[in-house]
Amino acid sequence: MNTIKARLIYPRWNKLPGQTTFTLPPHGAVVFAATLPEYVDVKFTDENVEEIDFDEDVEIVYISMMLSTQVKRGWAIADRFRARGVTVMFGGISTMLHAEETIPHADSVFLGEAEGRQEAILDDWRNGKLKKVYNYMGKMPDIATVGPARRDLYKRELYNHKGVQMVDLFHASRGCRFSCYPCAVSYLGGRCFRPRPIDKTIADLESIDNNRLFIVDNSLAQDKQWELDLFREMIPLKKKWISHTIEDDPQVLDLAAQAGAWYVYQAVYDTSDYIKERVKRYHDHGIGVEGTILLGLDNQTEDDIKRLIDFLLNIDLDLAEFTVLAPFPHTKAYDDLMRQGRIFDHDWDHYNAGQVVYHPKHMSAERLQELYNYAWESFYHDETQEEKMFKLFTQVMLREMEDGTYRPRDRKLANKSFGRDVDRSKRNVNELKNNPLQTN
Ligand code: B12
Ligand code: SF4
Repeated sequence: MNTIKARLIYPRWNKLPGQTTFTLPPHGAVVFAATLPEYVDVKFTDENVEEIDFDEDVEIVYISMMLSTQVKRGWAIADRFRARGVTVMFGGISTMLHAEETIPHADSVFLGEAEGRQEAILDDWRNGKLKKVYNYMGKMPDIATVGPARRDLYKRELYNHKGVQMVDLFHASRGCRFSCYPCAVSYLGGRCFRPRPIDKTIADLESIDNNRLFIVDNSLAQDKQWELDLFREMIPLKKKWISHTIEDDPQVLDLAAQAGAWYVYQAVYDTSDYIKERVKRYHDHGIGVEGTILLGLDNQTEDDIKRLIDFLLNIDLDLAEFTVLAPFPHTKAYDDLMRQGRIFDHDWDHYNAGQVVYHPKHMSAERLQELYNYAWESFYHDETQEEKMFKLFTQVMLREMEDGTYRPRDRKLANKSFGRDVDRSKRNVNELKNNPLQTN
């Protein structure tokens, strides 16, 4: 079989003003790359850290879009390649969420999970029969066929800040049993939790040359026995990891801690004792907590939001990330707000969950925007994000030192940040004082 020269592109997107400037290696794209047959010579460009060569001699460009804030850029990239006659195929989460609008910019749009499907599509392409749409939504491949991801495609030095390697992304399951108001996951993956087989998951984890991971599963708290088995098998790997919620159960928390849980994201949606105690339980097990706080739901008044912010300051969260409701397509939030005529901004570049694009129920859009800014400012008023991150990094470094997995930073990259030269003159006081990444 003749080799096909292909380029896989992950379009750039803008961070929220309050988010850390860290750029993590894209995951979906390299999981997709693993589904391509060997005769595809695929190279990868993450536009968040490097430039695209629009003149490259390639036959197929694959564009992987995860966020709504990537789609306009993805379309523009496609238009340039297609003008030269290069075949462009789109896939990924936001291709599924923005399928109809993507079609005019594509030779082909792939909807669904990629495993086991690419060879037949490439046959169509060779025979001049490439279809405009390959729709596999709702037809999930066997979960055992997933992975390992093509991490060899990363230019690792581009995901490094002053010598410290960023976490690698990993997923141990797909889908989710729930269907929450602002979330597109039930549309994307069906309301069904699909855990990967433990032995394959562990083998995949073992092969990652990075001790620090972000396990991106929607929620690990879906099947207690699987969760227990997974954590038990992870213990000898000595990885340290961040994840979304895990089961609030002493046995699970205990095993998670032994398996290297570093910190977890926990949605904080009210000011109840339940939340307070839950955060405490994580801490009692040595697991940090980053609160994720969604502002602007119809049941929230201005006072509720202020009360929630005060509450956060009293429950000892390690970090917090605030977002405003963003009505992403294929969510209940989108359907409701569209039907009620409350969405006033349809520019997908603004759908970053930091910009208000709809009329909230109990306040003006401007007021919600102010409260969102106030939330970031008040949470990080006494201790900056860098200072709080420093504490979390110290915790992980100490644990790594204890179990002999600690890797000192790479001094060759000490003057680089995500591939660019560090401008030392711009370091701020906190960074000089407290940068967790400079302690060794
Ligand atoms: C990891 C993640 C992040 C990471 C991304 C880091 C990185 N470098 O990639 C971070 C933390 C940065 C992030 C941020 C945000 N995220 Co996010 N994130 C995810 C998450 C949990 C996992 C994505 C993933 O890797 N999935 C696993 C991979 C394997 O699946 P996949 O990408 O679908 O890939 C498969 C197929 O799609 C296909 N495929 C992929 N690419 C291609 C390409 C081609 C050509 C083909 C044919 C096929 C194909 O092949 C793969 C294997 O089958 C998803 C939820 C989810 N579970 O998917 C939310 C999700 C993507 N995020 C979401 C949101 C809301 C956000 C935020 C806006 C808000 C927030 N605080 O979470 C911010 C962004 C802020 C901003 N400025 O815009 C929403 C999407 C919203 C949207 N429409 O934009 C999702 C769906 C979660 C949800 N609850 O709805 N996120
Ligand atoms: S918000 Fe989390 S728990 Fe709810 S449907 Fe989405 S992935 Fe599932």
